[in-house]
Amino acid sequence: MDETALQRVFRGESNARPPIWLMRQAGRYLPEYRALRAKAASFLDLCYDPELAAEATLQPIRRFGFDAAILFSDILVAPDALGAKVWFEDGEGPRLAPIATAEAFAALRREIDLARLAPIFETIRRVKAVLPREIALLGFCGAPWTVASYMVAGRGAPDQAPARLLAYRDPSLFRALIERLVQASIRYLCAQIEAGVDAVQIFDSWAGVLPSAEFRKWCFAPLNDIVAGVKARWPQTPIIAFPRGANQHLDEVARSSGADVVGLDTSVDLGFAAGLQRLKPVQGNLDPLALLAGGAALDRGTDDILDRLGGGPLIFNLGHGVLPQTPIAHVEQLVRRVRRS
Ligand code: 1CP
Repeated sequence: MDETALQRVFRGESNARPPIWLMRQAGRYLPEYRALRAKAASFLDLCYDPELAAEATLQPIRRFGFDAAILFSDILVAPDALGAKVWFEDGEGPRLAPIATAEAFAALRREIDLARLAPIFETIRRVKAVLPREIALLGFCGAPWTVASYMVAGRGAPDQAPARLLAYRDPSLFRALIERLVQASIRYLCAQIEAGVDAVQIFDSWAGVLPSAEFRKWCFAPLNDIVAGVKARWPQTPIIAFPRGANQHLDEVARSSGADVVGLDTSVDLGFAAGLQRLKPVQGNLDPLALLAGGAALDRGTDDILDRLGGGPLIFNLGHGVLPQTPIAHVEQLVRRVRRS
């Protein structure tokens, strides 16, 4: 098989030009995505329709020629397949029936229902069948802490306060929820790999709101459990950890988590990142607002990352997702600059 530029990074090698993909590279900033989205009754219907989801996955590849495609789906399909009721309010975001009591937890499935997620595995097979071999296909899941924070609150909540409170007030219930999600994540990621993804990313978008001791319990330990579970079955498949806002804990993640690549959010200092890169390949971390702003700010932000991290194993990315207002011309400018073309 042809080697992808990402594979070289996973092995710890650098590329003359780092490979690039962007978190949330599919989505509302693309007119072709908005047209596709209009064909599905709801966002979840889009995620569960292999034809439409494969098309959404491929759209940013066709337009920008990124080095990786990421499966078009959402982190909240996992709680959906655990029996939590999930829906998306248009223009607002996710909603779930809250899991904040022992009774609600008891109503969840013990094991994730992979049959419910069958359309997602079909999406992976369809994308894989047409994706050029030099482009990697990434699968993903949400990390247990981040997914649990939506399950407990029933929606995105400022500072994820409801889940943090539950973890303090009823740690045994919260631990049971996290453990359920660890097992679900292992099975879900293994099934994505079996369907054909080349690597997986674990999104811990809300890792940054926790005090250190809580981070170790609810983010670091579950990450390691998932990595160990997936590696036991698929030792060769690379895993990217993205604990957003983990700051100084990134050192621990680079040093002693089993993840192959450390994803850096926008706030990570590039000097600190260069130190991490001596331990593990890194991914990141351009400010999505610099991409939105464009012009000299975008070029400066891009060059800083290339200058400080481009000599080592780097996957160029944003420090969080593409914002819906982002002009397409700015994404083109970024890709040209990273490729120096
Ligand atoms: O079309 C629409 O209106 C829905 C917008 C949308 C999209 C395009 C949502 C709702 N999810 C997605 C796709 C998505 N979500 C992908 C696809 C692949 C890609 O192109 O990157 C991925 C990887 C995700 C992951 C995801 N969903 C995360 C982790 C990454 C992050 O952004 O922090 C989280 C936290 C979610 C929850 C979610 N789904 C959607 C929204 C609006 C949210 C965030 C809600 C909040 O702000 O709390």
